[in-house]
Amino acid sequence: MREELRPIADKVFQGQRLSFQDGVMLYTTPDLHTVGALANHVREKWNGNIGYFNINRHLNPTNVCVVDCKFCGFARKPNKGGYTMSLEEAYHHASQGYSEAVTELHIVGGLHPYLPFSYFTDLLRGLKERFPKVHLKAFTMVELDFLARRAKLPVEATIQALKDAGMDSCPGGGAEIFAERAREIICDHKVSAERWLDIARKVHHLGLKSNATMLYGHVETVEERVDHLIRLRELQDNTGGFQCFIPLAFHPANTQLAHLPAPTAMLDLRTISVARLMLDNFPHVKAYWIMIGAKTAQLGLNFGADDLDGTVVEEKIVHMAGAQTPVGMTRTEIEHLIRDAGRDPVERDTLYRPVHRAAAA
Ligand code: V47
Repeated sequence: MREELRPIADKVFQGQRLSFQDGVMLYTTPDLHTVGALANHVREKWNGNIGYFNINRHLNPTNVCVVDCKFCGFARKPNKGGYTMSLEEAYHHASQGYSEAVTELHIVGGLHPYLPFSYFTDLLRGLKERFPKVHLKAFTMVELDFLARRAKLPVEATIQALKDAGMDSCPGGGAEIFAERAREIICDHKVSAERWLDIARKVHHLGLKSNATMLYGHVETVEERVDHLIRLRELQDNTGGFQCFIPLAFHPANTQLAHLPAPTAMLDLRTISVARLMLDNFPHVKAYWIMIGAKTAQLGLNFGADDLDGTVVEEKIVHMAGAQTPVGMTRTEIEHLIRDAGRDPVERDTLYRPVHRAAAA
């Protein structure tokens, strides 16, 4: 172990909180193996030898969006060739893949300027009617902010209305990078970091769990990544409402930042590890195979991650930004990856409760 990591290792083994400077050191030391081993220690303390996955499906009802994020290849400006599903089309999409015994629908989309708020409550109600056992993980903090403005309601009332209609928890997207400097470059019209965090606080106070993400590998600095993690850790100290952190590797193709190089596997693994070490109050860290590829995600299970996400079935957001991974995986493929990484595959529901099945679906 390199000398500079010794004090950090001592803190990790004593269960002490790491500082901003520690986070920067973990990101800059050449000794990635030690960083990974420390993260693995913490990962095993939280989750033993389990490698979680779930049987889920993504549903993106529209890609029409009024915010012009430079990193996005998915969104289309209004009247510029985007798509918007009718409710019936959305139900049809949701039903494809249901045969795989889906336990979660992950529902996110663009900020559509004309869809009424009732579209979203009707969508949730219609999905619950058709798939009563499926957990609806729906709408990022950015969408909740936008829907509140569409509904002309306070954000708390908006969250409550969506919850009443069937929203069971919220995904972690839209956080991007909190630091103002980088946020202004990549998504200057998006809600501020403070607003994102404040809405997450409200979601948690209304009794819903949510996830958190960080988009890395674009214009952000190491310090800005560590700052992002610490802001999430502070909110989690307050609410305990985050379940899982998901690092999101930037995919440049078809975006306004296409000139930037894509993050490497080294940065992918390091980000998983640093997140696991800094986010000492998050139960789970995901190696999202869609973003970093199945092989790097598998390595991630020994660098701090305990979860690979799920079958997904039809991913659009990063595939429209050039992702080369498949758009979905089967249960058998995911279980094989986890087992081959030396972990015990456990199918979970969205709230990380093991799913027991009489026979594989
Ligand atoms: O919010 C958009 C990001 C997010 C690109 O909560 C991009 O369980 C990389 O949040 N390159 C959506 N990333 C994905 C997401 C997510 C995924 C899986 C699980 C969960 C969860 C959440 O993807 C967006 C944005 O931050 N994104 N464009 C791109 N070109």
